[in-house]
Amino acid sequence: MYSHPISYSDLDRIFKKLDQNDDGYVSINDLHWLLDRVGGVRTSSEEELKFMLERDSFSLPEFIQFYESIEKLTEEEDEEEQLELDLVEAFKVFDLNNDGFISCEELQSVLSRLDLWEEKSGHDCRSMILKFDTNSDGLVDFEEFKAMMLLTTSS
Ligand SMILES: [Ca+2]
Ligand SMILES: [Ca+2]
Repeated sequence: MYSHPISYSDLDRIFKKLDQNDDGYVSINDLHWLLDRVGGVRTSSEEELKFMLERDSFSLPEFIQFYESIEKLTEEEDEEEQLELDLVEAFKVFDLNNDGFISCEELQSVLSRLDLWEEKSGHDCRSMILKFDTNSDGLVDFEEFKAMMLLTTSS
């Protein structure tokens, strides 16, 4: 389960803190200051922020909505990064001699070690590699491996 790093009561508190003149609105300047402090969010300039959000100030519900949209964005980025890291790890498992390529022999030996290699299925490593070997060098590089894994896991 994904938990909110900042709760609604925190957001409410932050909003009140930012709303220094207590008029129920937080200005773009204040928001920009907050984003800078929170970090992890790629902040643009105040001008860009203003243009993007089409307003100069925020009410509390708008503020929460904005926070949620940012949170969602960073969450998606995290997932993508994690996937990439997982694939790098998986690639290392196959690339036995660590040269950055998975050869036919490496593929076959790792698959048989994992008990995923079926001699009788009529597969041979060359035809497996051929399917994903987009640059036809007889080896699977990381990009090709990525395409292979994404295809396998999504089907
Ligand atoms: Ca290798
Ligand atoms: Ca290749």
